[in-house]
Amino acid sequence: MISASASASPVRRTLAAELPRRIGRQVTVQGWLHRRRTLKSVAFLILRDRSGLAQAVVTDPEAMTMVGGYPEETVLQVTGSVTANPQAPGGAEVTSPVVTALSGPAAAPPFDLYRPAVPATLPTILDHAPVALRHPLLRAPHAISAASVAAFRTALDALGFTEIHTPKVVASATESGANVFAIDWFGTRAYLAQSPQFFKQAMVGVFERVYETGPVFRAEPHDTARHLAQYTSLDAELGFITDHREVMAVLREVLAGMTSAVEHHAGEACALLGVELPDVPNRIPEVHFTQAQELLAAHTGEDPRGEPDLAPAHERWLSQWALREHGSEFLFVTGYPMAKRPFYTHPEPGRPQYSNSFDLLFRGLELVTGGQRLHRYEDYLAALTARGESPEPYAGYLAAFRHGMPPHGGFALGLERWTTRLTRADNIRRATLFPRDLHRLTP
Ligand code: AMO
Repeated sequence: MISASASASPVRRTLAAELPRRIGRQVTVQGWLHRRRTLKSVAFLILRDRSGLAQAVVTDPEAMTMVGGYPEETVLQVTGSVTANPQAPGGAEVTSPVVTALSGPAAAPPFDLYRPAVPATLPTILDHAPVALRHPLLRAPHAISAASVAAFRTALDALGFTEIHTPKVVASATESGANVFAIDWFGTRAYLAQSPQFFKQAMVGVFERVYETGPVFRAEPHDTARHLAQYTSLDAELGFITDHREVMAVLREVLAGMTSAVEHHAGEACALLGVELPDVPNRIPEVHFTQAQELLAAHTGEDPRGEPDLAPAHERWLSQWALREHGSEFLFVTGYPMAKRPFYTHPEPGRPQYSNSFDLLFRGLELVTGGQRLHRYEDYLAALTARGESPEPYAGYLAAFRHGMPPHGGFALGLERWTTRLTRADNIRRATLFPRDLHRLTP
């Protein structure tokens, strides 16, 4: 029996993954027609819902003709009895079904979504993201991101942090003037926030420990596999620290929580993508920036000493070194030169050309930046003056420091970079919903 339109009465929906527990029962499954195979006297419908795939078997000739008219991706409702079949997904299928279309006949997807591998290039995937992301392999990284963000919150909640939400339109650049998007805000020049840096610091004065997850914007002129113009920043900031090491310890806890949550709450996505989860060592190895440069000079045939930053190739080499020497896929590089750090960075006591800051490298890529901040008002004035900047545009931010702030620090982790390295994707865009970059503003 087939009816052409959806019934108005509410249905009790069974998910695909629940079918094996409903053998012998009458159920209603709803989902997208993932794949239809019509043979001479039987049609197999594979339905896809949020839990997985379900098979329905149609043998009634009239019903077979009807379902033959449903293109893949049409949304269907299938009511029938559940029968064990070891060949069906999950070992159970729906037999003698009544099939109803819940959408109009779907237009053909940009590529076959039912094929186990994705038969499309990255630009095709991105151009057609709203539909392409339905492919189980393309959806999986985003399930991993979701589990990671949930765990970021859980780990910090357990440590007494408070979640905050701060403006994404701001009056001054936070990180550097170089890659900031300017916008017109009712006739005034404004900027898209490059980070919640100033707000999270101010909120240390309110809650002591805060975190935020949200979009940030960088007008990145580089078309690389690891840069986006909008990404998701997982930020934390905490007061009453001795130095950056306490921030690193909190970050370690967060990473352990995120890794474990990905294993337990995104297990299927990990299995689909063959994700090998990293071990988060109790103590993540660390090297000072100067030591890192010594190592590079001694072993790579290059001499980066004197350079104020590490090149991407250096980060890759140091990551491999940490794996070889310490069995760790994570490496802290501490003490970056002040010259390359933002003005709010706290210098290293005794070596003021270096800083109490760090980057965390993960599988060859910078995943996190963090450190201790200045917390005295006069230090901010001096730091800005030394950089030839006027304190004026920062007056709102600096107010917090005039009114008493404790020693504090924090970090920001790039969510898309985390998911990219976890899944070993070749491009950050594979771990980004609807990426925004130099060339892409739609979909
Ligand atoms: P930073 O500018 O280093 O630090 O950024 C922190 C982390 O964000 C990620 N990231 C990016 N991901 C994708 N595309 C980009 N264009 C991009 N730029 C940065 C990286 C990086 O490690 N306020 C400081 C953090 C702090 O000290 O708390 C900041 O924003 O993973």
